[in-house]
Amino acid sequence: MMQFHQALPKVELHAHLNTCISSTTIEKLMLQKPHLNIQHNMTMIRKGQTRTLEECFDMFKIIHQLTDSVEHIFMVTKDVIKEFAADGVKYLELRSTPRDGNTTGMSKKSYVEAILEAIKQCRQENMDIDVRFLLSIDRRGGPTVAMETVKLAEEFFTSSDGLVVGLDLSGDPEVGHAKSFIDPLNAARNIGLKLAVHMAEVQNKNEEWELFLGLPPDRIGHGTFLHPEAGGSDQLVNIIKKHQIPIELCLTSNVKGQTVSSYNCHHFQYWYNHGHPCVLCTDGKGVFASNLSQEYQIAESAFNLSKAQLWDLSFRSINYIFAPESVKSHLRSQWNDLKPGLFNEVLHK
Ligand code: 6MZ
Repeated sequence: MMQFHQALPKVELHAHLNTCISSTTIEKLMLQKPHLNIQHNMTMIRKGQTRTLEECFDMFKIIHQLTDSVEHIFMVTKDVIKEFAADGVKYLELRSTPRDGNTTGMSKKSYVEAILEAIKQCRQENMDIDVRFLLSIDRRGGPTVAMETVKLAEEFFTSSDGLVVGLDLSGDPEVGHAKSFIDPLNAARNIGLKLAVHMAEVQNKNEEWELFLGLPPDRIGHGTFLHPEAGGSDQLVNIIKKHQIPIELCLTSNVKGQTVSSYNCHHFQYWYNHGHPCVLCTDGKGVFASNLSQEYQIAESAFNLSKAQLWDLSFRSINYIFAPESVKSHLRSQWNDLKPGLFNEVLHK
């Protein structure tokens, strides 16, 4: 019989494609590219291990060397979706940064097409998971690349039959400045794209956070240092509360990436206790060697949550997805259908 956390229907809203690649899929890629001489410890942080955030960004670059063709992108997308589905995720928003492959002929456009094709195939194979896509802007590219990504997102937004729902701003928080991205993000918003913005993953960038909150984003990624107890301010919290901006919270990623010192100290506690919209997410289930069931399990023990509270956390996450209201209604009825079985059969197992 399945464990409660795996059987719990779940929503995953913060998942970077390339950092979600499992060790099994990495193994397949390594076999195809033995000359790169990549070892597992270069692409994954195991239990009990940590890295600095800077080291994490170096790991992402290594993974990118393994996925530099449309064939690879298609394959890893299918594998990642299958793995999320097997973990009980019923709705997934994947995000990824369009990339050119220098020697493989992959263009940013064909990169996105490969991902969308993989999503469509999973749908045709009747996988029990609804998958949508966000194009990511990497801060490293600056405003010009950001605007190009918005244009690309616009093309797919109008042609992908609802698969492309938004834009993500991510990348090394020590690189670039928020002011470079406000215009592209506003342009994306005007097109109708939803905005998920990484914010306050590192400390002392209050001026950036105020700029981002001026948009305001539709969801915040991480938001580690926004509240006053972490060096943020009441003013920032008040804006976030006023707009009820959901926060994507990634427990294992933050602890393994050393931006949070322990699970017990995670800012999940602050926002959850304030009754603020919170979504548990994996960030990169491959690199951080986790899955969403495990994140729920960790939240349960670190914050002393009951099974009913875990259920509510998952059910409420449906409110914060970027797909339209009809999708939310469908998911809510799916959740309600699964609830009696979950609580009668697998509880306490
Ligand atoms: C900020 C992150 C991130 O886009 O190639 N990314 N950006 N903070 C994080 N916290 C750990 N984790 C991943 O996936 C990898 C890319 O996602 C962003 C980075 O830009 C990274 O290069 P894709 O699929």
